[in-house]
Amino acid sequence: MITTKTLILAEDSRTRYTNEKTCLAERSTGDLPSSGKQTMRILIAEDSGPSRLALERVLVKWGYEVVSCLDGFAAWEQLQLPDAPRLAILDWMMPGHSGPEICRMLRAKGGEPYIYLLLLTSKTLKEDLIAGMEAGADDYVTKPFDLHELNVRIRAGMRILDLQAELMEAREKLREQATKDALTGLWNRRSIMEILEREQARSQREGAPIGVLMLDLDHFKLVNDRFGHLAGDEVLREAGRRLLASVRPYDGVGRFGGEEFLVVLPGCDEAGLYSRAENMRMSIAGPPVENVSGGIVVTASFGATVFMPQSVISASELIRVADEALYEAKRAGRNRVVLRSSLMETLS
Ligand code: GH3
Ligand code: MG
Ligand code: MG
Ligand code: MG
Repeated sequence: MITTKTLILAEDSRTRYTNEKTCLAERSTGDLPSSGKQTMRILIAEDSGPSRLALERVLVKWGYEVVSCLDGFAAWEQLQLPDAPRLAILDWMMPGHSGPEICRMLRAKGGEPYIYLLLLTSKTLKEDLIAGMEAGADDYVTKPFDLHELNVRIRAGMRILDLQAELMEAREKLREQATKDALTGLWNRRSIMEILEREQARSQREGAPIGVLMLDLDHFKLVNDRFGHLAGDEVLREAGRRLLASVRPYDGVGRFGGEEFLVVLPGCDEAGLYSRAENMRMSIAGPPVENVSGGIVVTASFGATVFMPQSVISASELIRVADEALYEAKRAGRNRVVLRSSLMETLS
């Protein structure tokens, strides 16, 4: 039973059709699946009234939400929206763009998520069907349509779309695993090095310096020994959070290894770098990290250096300079920032 109809008029169709609605959405409030899963939206583009109406009725009855278009222009407009239906049933011949034309345009545009395209056609000539599939359609249904056939073809499309969504999710997870540190959620060593190299190239193009900080938690082994490894892990996570809270969105913070972090601050000169590093040092040495056996006081030592745009020093050499400054900070008593010039380093 169709209980609600939402009108979605295509922008350029409003002027072409004065009395006719070219694109409307229908949903059923009575026959929707009760699984709690979001209702799947299907776009229908069909200029023949009786055929469109029959399609709308049966799709709504099967629990789909329908976005119904009367011509190819309205369908093309709907399919380009960011939340476009993921499955479309397109008539072969209709005013505006034909079904195969829409298939071709959509596939040429590419992008994600994938839209599954079903051509609706009374053509039964094999060559025409092949042309339709070559235009980018995934499948076709011939008119007058057989309900059972339509149902299984739509379900086959849905299975493809589900698989594609799973693939996209898996790819996203892999990307996350490959670039982020699992414990802290910060960039991993490889990613933060790539960020540093990218920023060096940008710095050379744009002429702005880069502040580089290498920091290491002080006497961290003692934290593990006294409070256990899990508490140590929590301290690492909290140190990461405090670092992130004290940088700008375009700065990079990565876990370089064990209890060492690398911070890349584009546009930061020596004076700026020292005060930014001091802020981070104070933030880490701030309130003790709470733990079941009480608060854990954490401090960190910082080695700082600035990459100058005219410099030719490599990322790993820059890290070595920051590392030497860090060890100087350790030797000098820890919980402090030591700045070392990388320019002097390359000249000496
Ligand atoms: P320093 O002030 O000289 O840096 O002393 P430190 O104790 O911090 O340095 P050391 O290199 O001796 O110890 C680092 C410790 O960090 C040893 C290692 O077990 C611990 N560690 C490295 N990665 C992790 C981790 O992921 N979780 C935990 N809990 N500990 C880690
Ligand atoms: Mg037609
Ligand atoms: Mg340490
Ligand atoms: Mg260390």
